[in-house]
Amino acid sequence: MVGFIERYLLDKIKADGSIHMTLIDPEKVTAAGAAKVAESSKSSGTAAIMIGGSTVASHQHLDDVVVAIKAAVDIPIILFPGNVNGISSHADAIWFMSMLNSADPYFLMGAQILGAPYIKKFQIEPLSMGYVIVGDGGMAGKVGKAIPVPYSNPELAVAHALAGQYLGMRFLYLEGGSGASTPVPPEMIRAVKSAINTTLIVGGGIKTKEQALAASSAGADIIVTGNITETSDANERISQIISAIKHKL
Ligand code: 1GP
Repeated sequence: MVGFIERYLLDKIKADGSIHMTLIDPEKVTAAGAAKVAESSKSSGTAAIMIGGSTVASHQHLDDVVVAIKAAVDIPIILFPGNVNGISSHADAIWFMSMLNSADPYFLMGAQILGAPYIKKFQIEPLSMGYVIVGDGGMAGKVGKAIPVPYSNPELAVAHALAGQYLGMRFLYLEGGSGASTPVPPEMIRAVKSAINTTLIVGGGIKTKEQALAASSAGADIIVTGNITETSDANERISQIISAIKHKL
């Protein structure tokens, strides 16, 4: 069954072509700082706020961040957990994800089994997603013990994406790794998008409107940026990215 947040995302993608999400790492911000980032990102036109990181040192702080963002903006708050401790009962939805190219069964299905009862109890909407680490893969790939798909092997990324789709996952995330020096190449995005009929998310190292436009033109339905929220001209950059992917120029 397609839930409320999933419907919102699909409708927005249908209306705008490609949409943008702002990723906030709770470990890098205060609750008040997170609320400010969310407010300015919302005014730039971001579709949702994702909250997560590879490590969570304080669950209380994660809750505080989610609560502060919720009070500040009315767009969906979607958890992007690196582990079971990335779940907050205050969020609207969660990327219920499996790292498809992890060599560790914990990141394939172990953490999900431990987390599922919380999702049920807190009534957070699960958004079923296959997570594929590509290129350098950054911290997410290291923590998740991934065998990253090299940028030069788009056909291998396609195989992972198809496996996710055939297992019933309705979203597929090509993750280049937070702060990646080179974002996921358009050739890989194009190959994956042309093979699957689910919603494609791309993130990692996207800093400019040109990079975002290249990704969305190649088939990314959702563009995620995280690091650029920490730059002094974050507002302008995010506005430019959103305008570029919406208007395709
Ligand atoms: C990381 O793909 C996201 O999970 C975002 O990456 O921080 O490089 O924008 P950046």
